[in-house]
This record gives sequence, structure tokens and C-alpha cells, in this order.
Amino acid sequence: MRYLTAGESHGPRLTAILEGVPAGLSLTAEDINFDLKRRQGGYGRGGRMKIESDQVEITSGVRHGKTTGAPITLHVINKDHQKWLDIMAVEDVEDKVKLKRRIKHPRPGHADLVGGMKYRFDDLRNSLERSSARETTMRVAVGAVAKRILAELDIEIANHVVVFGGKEIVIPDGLTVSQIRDLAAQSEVSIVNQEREKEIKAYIDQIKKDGDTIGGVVETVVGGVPAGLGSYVQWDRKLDGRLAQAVVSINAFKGVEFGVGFQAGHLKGSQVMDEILWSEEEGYTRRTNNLGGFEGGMTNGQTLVIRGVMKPIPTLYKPLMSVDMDTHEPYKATVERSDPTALPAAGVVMESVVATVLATEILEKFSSDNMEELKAAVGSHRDFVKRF
Ligand code: EPS
Repeated sequence: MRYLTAGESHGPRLTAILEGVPAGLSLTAEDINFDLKRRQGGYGRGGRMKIESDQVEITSGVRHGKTTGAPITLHVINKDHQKWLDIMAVEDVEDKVKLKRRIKHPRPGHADLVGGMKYRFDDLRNSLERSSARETTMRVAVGAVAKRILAELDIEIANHVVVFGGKEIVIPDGLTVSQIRDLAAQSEVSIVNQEREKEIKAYIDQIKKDGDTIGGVVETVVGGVPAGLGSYVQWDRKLDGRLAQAVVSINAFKGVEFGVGFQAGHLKGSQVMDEILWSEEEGYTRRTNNLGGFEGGMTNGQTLVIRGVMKPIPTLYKPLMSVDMDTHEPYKATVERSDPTALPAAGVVMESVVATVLATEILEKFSSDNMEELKAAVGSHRDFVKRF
């Protein structure tokens, strides 16, 4: 399975083409719209999300509610484009239109300046338009399809915020994946510990008033993943490595960790490794899950625990200093519409890219043209692992 996304933040629409989905998967626009709506939500979203109400149009690869095995094309309209018709026009326009929303004061931390150097732009809007986090709409749309595949294989996924702008959330012990999903869904800031809700919302209000932004850490958990996905035999087949690439590729994400993650650098081997157990009902399990479900770049049958860190959004209403591209004199960075935080939305994006990598991996190991074959192959692998 593979995919590409296309589209600019203020262009007419966003597009994704997803190839390699087996035939016979039930799929509706509603399945995708559900997650698109989740991505638009969360406390701290800015003005753009009031304009858009993202809805997918599926224009290929699905017929009468089921995938056909053909490439699936997904589109989402940018409603805001109607206000940007001349600025985003495909055909050439008059010079005065070109100057209307020209960007020449690059925002620190954004792709503006280096994109301009690399692609030789006089107007940094060309960098901004494609590097905007609006693109993550399509990664969520693709991820929703991947999640449909995982659901058919009894694999469940959830995400929640574990650090919000420096405020650590204490997570009750022993929560299941579905409990995490349900608790986070009830929270406007996507946390499982509701006692902190008010304080975090007040903090976001303050940050907004200050013209500043905050990031944080989101955790994605995945249950029911069969052991043996990924491989140790070659560097680029290690599944934790593939997931790390997908997570760090999300706009503003700066790092990823699995299980105890960077904490492992402070602990002894005896505190980190998960002791191996065996029982008649379950086969091999582990006493703990410090390694977050990965050993040797492969899943070990435990719940996957993956965390990603998002830096604060670089577009600030109270801008930092930059340089004017025409004069090279100091100048305040461009102020574009922004959000004080998009952390709950970023969690939905992370969940989506993790689901996409996992579905891709499953289809690599259990290559199947249709869902019946896929279910049978995964089922027989699970039986084998249980009897091992
Ligand atoms: C976003 C869309 C963007 C921003 C935000 C996230 O739309 P606009 O620029 O029209 O307001 O709201 O992205 C950024 C702040 C950024 O720097 O990329 C979205 O759809 O998630």
C-alpha cells in the first residue's frame, strides 16, 4: 500500500491517491469524515477551522460501499479558496495581484525561508502554501482507510495528550486502548485525566492572549497487533524505524519514542527489559511493556506505545524578529492566521500515520488482493504464534 498527497492550504482542494488497499473492504465517506472532524477539533484551534467543515469526496476505488482493489482517490475542498481565487490562480496574474499576499518576512521555525532559497521563490507564499499543516487533512483521510483495514483485523488504536505545553498529565494505570480512546474523546484537550481539563484550557486562553503558541507530547497506543511485523534483517525494514519516519514527518513534530523511550538512557537493563512469560491461553506474553511493543524492530505482540513531540506552532500573532527579503533590514515576521495550539488535532494526525504504516506493513507481510484472504492469512499467523 502506498499513497501521495497533493494540494495547497488555500488552493481549490486537497487530494490523496491510495493504492494497494485490498478489495472487499467496507468503506464510506462517513468513515473518513468522522476522523476529519476530529482533526478539526480540540480546544485552541484558530479561525481557519471555523471556515472549513472538511468532507471527503471519494472519486475512485470504491463501488457500492466496498473497495475494488483499484487506487482510491480522495478529495477535500478548501472552502477558503473562494477568497483566494486570484492569489492562488493557476494562470499568470497582474503584478499588483502578485503583491497582495506576498510573503517576504519569513517566519522563524517555518519552511518559508529555506523553501524560498531551495526553490528560488521571490514570494515565500509558495513555501507556506504546501508546508502548511492543512496538508495533514489528507494524511488523516488516508489513515481513516488504514484504520478500517485494522478494525477488520481486530486491531484498535487511540491517542491522547500526555504533556500539554509543559503540563504533564498523570495517566491512571492499566487503561485499555478503548478506555484511552473514549476518555480522550470526552476531553476538549484530548487528555484521559479530566481533573486537568480546566487548568489546561485556561492556559491555552492565556497563551492566545499573549499571541504565543504551545506544543506538547502525544501518545498513540495500538492493541491487538500480531507479533512479527517488521524485521531485523535490514535497517529499512525495522518497523519502529518506519514509524519514526512517519511520526517525525508530521508538521512541527520533532521527536519520537517507544515505550519508556528516552528514559531508557537513565535506567539499567534489568529495569528496562520485559520478562517473558508463557500461558496455555495466551502463549508468550511479557511481564511489563517498557519497550512499547517492539523488540529487534519487530512487534512482539504487546500493545504498541509510541509518543511524538510537537513543537509550538511557529506562526505567532506576536511575531519574532526576522529580515525583510527586499532590504535585508530587520523586520517582524509575517503574521498569518494561526492557532495557539493544535495538539489534540496533531494527536489525530499521529494516530492516522501510525495506522497507515501498520496497515502497509501488514499488507507487506500478508500480501492479499481481497479482505477475505487477508483476514485468513492474519488469523492463521495469529494461531501459529499462539501455539509457538
Ligand atoms: C491548518 C490550516 C492553516 C492554519 C494551521 C493549521 O490554515 P490557515 O493558514 O488558512 O489558517 O490554521 O496551520 C498553521 C498555522 C501552519 O503554520 O501551518 C490545518 O488545517 O490544520
